Amino acid sequence: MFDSLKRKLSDAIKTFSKSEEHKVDEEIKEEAAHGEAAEPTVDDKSNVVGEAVDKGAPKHAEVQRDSGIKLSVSTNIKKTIFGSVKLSDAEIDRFAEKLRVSMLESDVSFEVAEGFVEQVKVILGERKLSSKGLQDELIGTVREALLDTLRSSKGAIDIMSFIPERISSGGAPVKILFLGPNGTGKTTTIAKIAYALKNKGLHPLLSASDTFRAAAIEQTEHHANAVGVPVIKSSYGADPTSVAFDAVAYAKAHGNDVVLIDSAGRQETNKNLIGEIQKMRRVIGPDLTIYVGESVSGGAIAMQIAEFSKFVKIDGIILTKLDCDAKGGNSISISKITGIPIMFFGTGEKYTDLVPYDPAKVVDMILPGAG
Ligand SMILES: Nc1nc2c(ncn2[C@@H]2O[C@H](COP(=O)(O)OP(=O)(O)OP(=O)(O)O)[C@@H](O)[C@H]2O)c(=O)[nH]1
Ligand SMILES: [Mg+2]
Repeated sequence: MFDSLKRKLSDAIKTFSKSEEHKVDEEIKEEAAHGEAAEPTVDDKSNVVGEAVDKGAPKHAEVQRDSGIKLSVSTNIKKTIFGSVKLSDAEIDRFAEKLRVSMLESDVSFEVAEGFVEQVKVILGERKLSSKGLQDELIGTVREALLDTLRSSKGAIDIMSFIPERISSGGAPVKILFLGPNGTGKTTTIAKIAYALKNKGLHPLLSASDTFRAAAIEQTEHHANAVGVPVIKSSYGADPTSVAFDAVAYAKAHGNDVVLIDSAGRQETNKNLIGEIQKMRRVIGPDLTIYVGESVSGGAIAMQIAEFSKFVKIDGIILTKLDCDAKGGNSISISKITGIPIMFFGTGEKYTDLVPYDPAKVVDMILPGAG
């Protein structure tokens, strides 16, 4: 999970901070060879005044600092004189370029990568970094920008609290429709959600409304039995909406509080199948419609979701197979591009492999905090 993003972002930060530290060492050596200290000069364009540190700082530098005079010395020399450093515009651009490439190579969309990089530039442009731990400071900055990027996407609905709230306000059974392209993990994800709901003390049931794909009904039945929840089914070729209708009626009669409605895989380009799902929404009126898509499908997935949502209102996205996705960029881009929140990640084939989406946790997975 996130292997590429993790590696590339950390490498970009490490290489950049190493090269900066190397530059400082070289300059110190050079100055030692010439036997002279750095001579800060007055320059109103620079707004940097570092915190003076002990020994090496020439007296006049402190005097100038105290009198509020702005100093212009090269970033690296400032770093040797003061305890903090502010990167120059050229250095920020160089670092930003490394980050941009890392993001794009990891499947992050162009638009989102740009927004993220601009955010990093703004933060670095305003901030003095401690020269003692440049790498950690840069990690902190990138984490902050990443979190901002993720948080600026639409906030997710937490199904695990949404459902009980609906039930307690008299909305049972809560109906949730799952849709998406073929083989993305819809049926498996429904079983995972049923498992989680059952463990929460709720009484979900499954509607085997994929009456199209061979063995789909048996697969849904298999999962229902394994999880220990009822399944309502019909025969192949039956109207998927009528199966869901029966499932809702059964739930009302038997006190099941959640109906999880499966559907056949479909492409956004198939008008008939899109019409079928529109009928399902009209007749059943699901409380939530969730798109299940594969993380591994690269940049195409955001476009697919955007196309789908022209015809069907989608309330949330579940991104599956994150365990197979070495890049991970989709997890950052999708909700930002589509404006639809991610609700869960699917991280494996077990019923417990369902992780609620949390921006802070995503950032931790991609770039563990310093210290
Ligand atoms: N590694 C991994 N495999 C998954 C995940 N979710 C589902 N799968 C696997 O993906 C395959 C397809 O899953 P299904 O649940 O049948 O997918 P579907 O979308 O219902 O497929 P169709 O009904 O044919 O459109 C199965 O082998 C699942 O075990 C996941 O998060 N990680
Ligand atoms: Mg299925």
